[in-house]
Amino acid sequence: MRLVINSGGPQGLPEWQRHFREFAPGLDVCGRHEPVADPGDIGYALVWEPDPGWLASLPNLKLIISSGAGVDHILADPQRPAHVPIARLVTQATAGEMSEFVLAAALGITKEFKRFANDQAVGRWNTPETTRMIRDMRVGVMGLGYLGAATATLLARTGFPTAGWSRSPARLAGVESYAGPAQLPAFLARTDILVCLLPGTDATRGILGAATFAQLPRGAALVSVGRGSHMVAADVLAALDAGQLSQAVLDVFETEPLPADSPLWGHPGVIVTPHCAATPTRYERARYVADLIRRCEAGEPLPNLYDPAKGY
Ligand code: NDP
Ligand code: OXD
Repeated sequence: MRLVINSGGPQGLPEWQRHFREFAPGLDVCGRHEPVADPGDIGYALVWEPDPGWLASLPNLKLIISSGAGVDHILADPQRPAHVPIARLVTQATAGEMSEFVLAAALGITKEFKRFANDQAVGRWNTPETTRMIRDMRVGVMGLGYLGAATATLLARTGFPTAGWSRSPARLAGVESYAGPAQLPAFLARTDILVCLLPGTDATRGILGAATFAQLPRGAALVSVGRGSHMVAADVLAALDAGQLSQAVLDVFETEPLPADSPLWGHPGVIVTPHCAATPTRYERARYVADLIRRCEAGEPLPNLYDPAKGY
């Protein structure tokens, strides 16, 4: 059985092959850019942003495996073989990394580290009059899936009053649940730090825009770690300049890398990180994918499949 890899470029292939030798010794692993005698031999494709039309050229694909949690980069290919299931790659490491990243962002926002970094850059000693505590900062997590649930749970355990918003109601210890468009206003009204961990879909495009920000308490903060398509950058900047938002930690952008002329780079209220909130190692991902392929070959149910009816 053959796995083709389109993730990390030709330079990443030897490492992938080394890890697959450990986790799936019988699996033949080739790279997207290597010549293949018979594309019909390929049963599995591990991909990140595959070129449009390429997946359709593999006639015997059994499973498309996203090299990350999101599948929007695969759905963007209009010619993708829609009958082939898509597996999302989410490991415990992904959830741990994401939870810690968001916890760090929420702590940094609570303690206003960005403000101190700005002051330091100009040599200004500016002692704040009050110190905010975790218990004062209500966090709201949009998206309570594999990553959102783990993140909300860690925030709640740390002491942040935490709520989540999803399509369907969620049951998570210590996390207040809000669901659907009808409960969005109440969720936003009680949120001082808004974390976005939604998938990138038509329904979530532009959700981090002026209408949403207007429903937050004045001076709320934003942590955007889902997809760049969620954020209307001009609205984030306008909300920051107007004081409706006080700070923003932004990890994902409509165009990546973030263009050098983006005003987000230099805004005093913004921390830009380079889409790095959760990136499990190739070792972790190879272990997960090897198990996925084993399950698929054994006819067992597969975890974390993309659901076309839901769109994520
Ligand atoms: P899941 O599919 O497990 O969860 C998605 C969550 O969003 C679910 O709770 C779902 O609701 C909710 N949701 C989806 N659409 C809507 C909607 N229209 N309204 C309200 N809620 C909605 O995804 P993951 O947790 O695994 O991953 C989330 C995203 O994180 C990924 O799609 C990816 O874009 C991003 N990501 C970013 C990384 C980074 O480094 N920045 C790394 C990894 C992932 P319900 O529970 O009812 O189904
Ligand atoms: C993912 C990502 O979807 O890294 O896993 O964004």
